[in-house]
Amino acid sequence: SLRELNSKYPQFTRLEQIGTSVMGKPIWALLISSTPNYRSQQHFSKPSILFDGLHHAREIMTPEVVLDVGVSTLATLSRGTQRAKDLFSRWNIWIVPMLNVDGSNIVWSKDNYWRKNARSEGSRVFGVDINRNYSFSWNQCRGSSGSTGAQDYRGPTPNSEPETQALISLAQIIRPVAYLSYHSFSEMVLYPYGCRGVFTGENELISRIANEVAQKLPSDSGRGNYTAGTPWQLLYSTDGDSMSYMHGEFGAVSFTFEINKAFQPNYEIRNATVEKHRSAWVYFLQRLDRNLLTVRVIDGRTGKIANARLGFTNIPFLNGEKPFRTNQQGYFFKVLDPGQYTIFAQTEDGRQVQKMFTMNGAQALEIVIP
Ligand code: 0X9
Ligand code: ZN
Repeated sequence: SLRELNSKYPQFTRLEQIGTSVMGKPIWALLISSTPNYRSQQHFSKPSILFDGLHHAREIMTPEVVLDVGVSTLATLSRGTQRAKDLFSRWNIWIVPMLNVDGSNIVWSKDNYWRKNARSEGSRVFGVDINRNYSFSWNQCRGSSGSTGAQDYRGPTPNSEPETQALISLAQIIRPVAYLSYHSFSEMVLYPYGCRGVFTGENELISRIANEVAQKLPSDSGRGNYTAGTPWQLLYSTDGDSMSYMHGEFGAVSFTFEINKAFQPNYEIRNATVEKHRSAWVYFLQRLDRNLLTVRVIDGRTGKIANARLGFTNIPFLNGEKPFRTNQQGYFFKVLDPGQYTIFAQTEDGRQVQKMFTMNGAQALEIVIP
């Protein structure tokens, strides 16, 4: 459990209750980091990656995969090769293995195919589909339903559900650079956006990485690999989903994995499942790590860190994305292909600067606002 990991590795973890479910149960996150004090400046000089499982209650293999991210990372940090320790030490890794705690209780007590949370009215438990409730693109493209009884009921208002709010409030603090959300099933690597015909302004890079990751994921049958694509290319349109939110709000490289070939496959394939996903996300993290831009913005008048909005000439905001922003220690991170870029920075009081730079592997850039 997260609590066991926290007490076994106090120097590398921090256990946080990120919210409370509809039924009043705690929702937990575990931070795995060589600098787990996340009020410290050292901590915020590193990029964060966020993993979650069990948005949907019946998808019971997904917490296994996300919990294994914690178990395997901690084993590596304490006794792995120097190279692997160094990689994990450069990132803050957050895991939320079980977002939908109430739905999970329903699955294990009375309805093993329950999907939504436990939202009710009187004695009728209808549930909201947490993965249609996020404010980014909420109710935008018929990718959800307005009927309480539907499996994809989006809820009465954007972010109405406490489970949605829990993940959002964590994300607002950590501003994830990457986000991996585990669902089942179909053996797919999905990338944004959820609405038909819509891609992100970074689709070339994001779709290429998704295809690389899919190549690392053999299917359970042993024939072929996972397939990469947007939800609307491979499945159907979705709106108000967490993957679109994390990209639109923070510019995160966001994927949804649809794991296995059934919601509840034979438990015998548990180890094979977590192991293939371990290789896939470690590949993903290395891939991002090797192409990461670290920006620090300083206010030239005070010499102190600045709170800035950022943009790049070649990354258009086409779908209501929020501008990129520095974190509370003045840092911002972005995964970029090799090449030439111009970055823009703007402080709250309207002072601006732009700077040209070349990406060629990981690099750091300091921007001083005059
Ligand atoms: O419908 C869903 O939420 C996901 N499929 S599932 O069978 N696990 O319910 C697909 C979600 C894909 N869309 C996005 N994440 N945008
Ligand atoms: Zn799902």
